[in-house]
Amino acid sequence: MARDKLSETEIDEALSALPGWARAEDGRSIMRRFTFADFGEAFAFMARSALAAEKMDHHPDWSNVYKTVDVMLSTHDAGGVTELDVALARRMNGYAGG
Ligand code: HBI
Repeated sequence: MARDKLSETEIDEALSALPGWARAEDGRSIMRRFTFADFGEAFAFMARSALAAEKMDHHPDWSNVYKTVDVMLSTHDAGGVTELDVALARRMNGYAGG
């Protein structure tokens, strides 16, 4: 099921196909820093990602400073990384241009 926690091996496999993403120090999230040309680009990325997240009913933990967006993805209900996080990370990479 999409909300089942992935195994360590499954997370490694998923990360190998997700450029820029790595495990977070909390041991139950994946993270990526996105850096854009300016604040407008960063905010456009956040707007697209927010709409996708809302449709998926799956939301990022993130912060924005000027043209940088730091994202942590975790499935809080499951206490770890699930296919939903992988799917949202893939979409975010797409919105960031790869
Ligand atoms: N977003 N990242 C994340 N993790 C969740 O567990 C989660 C969510 N968004 C909505 C959501 N869960 C709800 O389905 C429930 O908490 C009701």
